[in-house]
Amino acid sequence: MHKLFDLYFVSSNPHKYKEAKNILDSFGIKLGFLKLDLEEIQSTSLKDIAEKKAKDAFSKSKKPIIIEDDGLFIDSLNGFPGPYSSYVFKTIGNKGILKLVSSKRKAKFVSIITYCDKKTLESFDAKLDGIISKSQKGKGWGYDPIFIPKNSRKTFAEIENKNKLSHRFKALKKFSNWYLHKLESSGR
Ligand code: ITT
Repeated sequence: MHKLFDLYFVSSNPHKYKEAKNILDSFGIKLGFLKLDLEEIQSTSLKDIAEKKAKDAFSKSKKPIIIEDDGLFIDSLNGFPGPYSSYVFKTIGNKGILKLVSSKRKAKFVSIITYCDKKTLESFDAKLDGIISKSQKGKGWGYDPIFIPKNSRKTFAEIENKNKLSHRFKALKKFSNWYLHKLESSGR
């Protein structure tokens, strides 16, 4: 049977897939999508959450997969919402975050990409520094309208080249180097 994709992105969030697909396309890797709700454990470690999610995704799909776990860490809130970013976005959203942040606005986005197949579990992480804007700017998903990456005046929602500099781009670049090497050494 003809296999459409060698690698799948498993997530409940189509925005994350769209960006990951676009980024991996630029490295010559085709990425399929499996929209699934994954088990997300409560932990302060994004890596632990990501690796549990990846094992769950592989056991449900039985295909080589990657998953991604992200967090927005705000310095003046001691790293909140961090591992709870998804829940906090759904509950208090960007309006709620803006109310909590005062004069100190430094923050970072962290991304962990975890690959899992029958034999291998491997994680790649990256961070991107920035600040929380004073108000929401631009139309984007998640925290895009309130996150201004370092060396920019615009939010993620306003810039055109998000996929060339984001936390997701940096983690996927590390993953791609490893993955392409792995394919090469397995003779594919
Ligand atoms: P999964 O099914 O893949 O877990 P999720 O949306 O729950 O999807 P995460 O657990 O990684 O994903 O949650 C991170 C949250 O952080 C996510 O829901 C967004 O609200 C936010 N986020 C992550 N990356 C972002 C980005 O590039 N731009 C804006 N918001 C982002």
